[in-house]
Amino acid sequence: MPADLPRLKPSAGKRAATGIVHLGLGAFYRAHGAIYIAEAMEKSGGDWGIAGVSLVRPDQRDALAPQGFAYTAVELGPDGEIPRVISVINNVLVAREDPDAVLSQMADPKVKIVTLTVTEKGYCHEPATGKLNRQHPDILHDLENPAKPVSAIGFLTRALERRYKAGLRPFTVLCCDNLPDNGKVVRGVVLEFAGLIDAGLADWIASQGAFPSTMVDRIVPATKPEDIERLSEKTGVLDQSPVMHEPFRQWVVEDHFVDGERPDFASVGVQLVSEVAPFENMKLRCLNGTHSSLAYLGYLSGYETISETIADPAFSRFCQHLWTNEIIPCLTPPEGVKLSDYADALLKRYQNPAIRHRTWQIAMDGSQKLPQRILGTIRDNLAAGRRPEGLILAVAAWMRYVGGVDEKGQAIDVRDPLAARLKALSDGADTPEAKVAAFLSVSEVFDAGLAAHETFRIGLVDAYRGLTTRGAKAMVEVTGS
Ligand code: CS2
Repeated sequence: MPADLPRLKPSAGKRAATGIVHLGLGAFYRAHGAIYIAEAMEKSGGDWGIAGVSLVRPDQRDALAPQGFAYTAVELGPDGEIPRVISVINNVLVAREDPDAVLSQMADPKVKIVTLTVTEKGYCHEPATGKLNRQHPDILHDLENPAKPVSAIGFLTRALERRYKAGLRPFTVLCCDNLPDNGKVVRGVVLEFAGLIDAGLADWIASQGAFPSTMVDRIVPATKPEDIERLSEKTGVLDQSPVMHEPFRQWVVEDHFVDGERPDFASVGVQLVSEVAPFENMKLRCLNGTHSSLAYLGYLSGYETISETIADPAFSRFCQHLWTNEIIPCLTPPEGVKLSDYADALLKRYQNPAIRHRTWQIAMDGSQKLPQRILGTIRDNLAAGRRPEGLILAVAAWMRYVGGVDEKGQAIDVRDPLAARLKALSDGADTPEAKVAAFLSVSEVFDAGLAAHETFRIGLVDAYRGLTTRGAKAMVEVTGS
């Protein structure tokens, strides 16, 4: 690492005061929401500086603090890389080290919005029902320890409680995770949690709070050490935490904020709408649904990245088959959008060879992702009397993947909150029938109706058997043709 280079510095000029707290400061938000917010302030001003919060690890704070919390966002386009310094983050707090500092920051009257990217599992809900998981260890902890929450839901509710008790207005909670009706989901779990503490607080949040739903989109692969090296060679300064992203971006936001207070989003291309659901379904099912399908099947076929996977003609045919025959027929397009054009554009985004987005990265947390990305589409097809072979194959590939052994007999490093249970279920069953039955019993993933659906179960058994006897690539070839 070129440690002798000077460290990146924030751009000159006055910093805006903090008006936004962000929970879960990962690469995605720094390459998406934070950039829109920085641009909105460049256009129209406003005190929308961001205090970032890492819930557990200090890495981001430690990497960003020596460079004044500035970082480089690198656009990976077909004509090369375009770096740009973003100086919108004022501070980074680490919740595990000092939960009170985080609660105080969130309760500051100048803070109007709390944005979140805590990933699907961070909502402590049951993906199949959307309800709070009251047995979740972090939720049990946060009910017992009002001053020291550990979960995002605990922080949101306890900070809102401080504001309620201080006679302040609530902040708007702006969820930026890939969940359908994401605003409603957070609102639901926060209200459930608040109701367990104080019914008055729950009523106040329900009547005064705002939880707009959003659709977020930009492909942001994890930054690799070689990215840091290449960037410092190019710029002559060292940035320990740049973010790499594709040129495309989209943010659709339900325009419902406490007292209407928000950055001038419209000026920078954020689509402010009254109904996000059609955009969210389109994106979750067309993009994330095929992303996860390519991730499991691509990984099992030995491909490291999405661009490598999609460069294989069998996979690109398979992906187009998913869009045309299984996903798009179940969707209602947002006004003015032609879904076949949307899918064509996605194919080009996946083909961008500059984006090295690992199949292994996307394969993470499948138990939290499958319901909204794939299972809803499968359910809709079954209801219409169709058997969606391609998506069923993708679910079978997930079952094979979380079994923990690849086609060459090598161990897979499965990252999933249910990893141990899924592996035990797989190990405890020895035929495709028994494996599928064991996985279908995981009620957090498969609701009772889907788990009991004969066509689905038989399709999974056939696909699982095919994966073990013929391999993922052969199954993709026959299914997509
Ligand atoms: C990906 C998403 O990691 C994943 O599961 O499917 O992060 C995807 O890249 C983004 O949602 C694109 O907007």
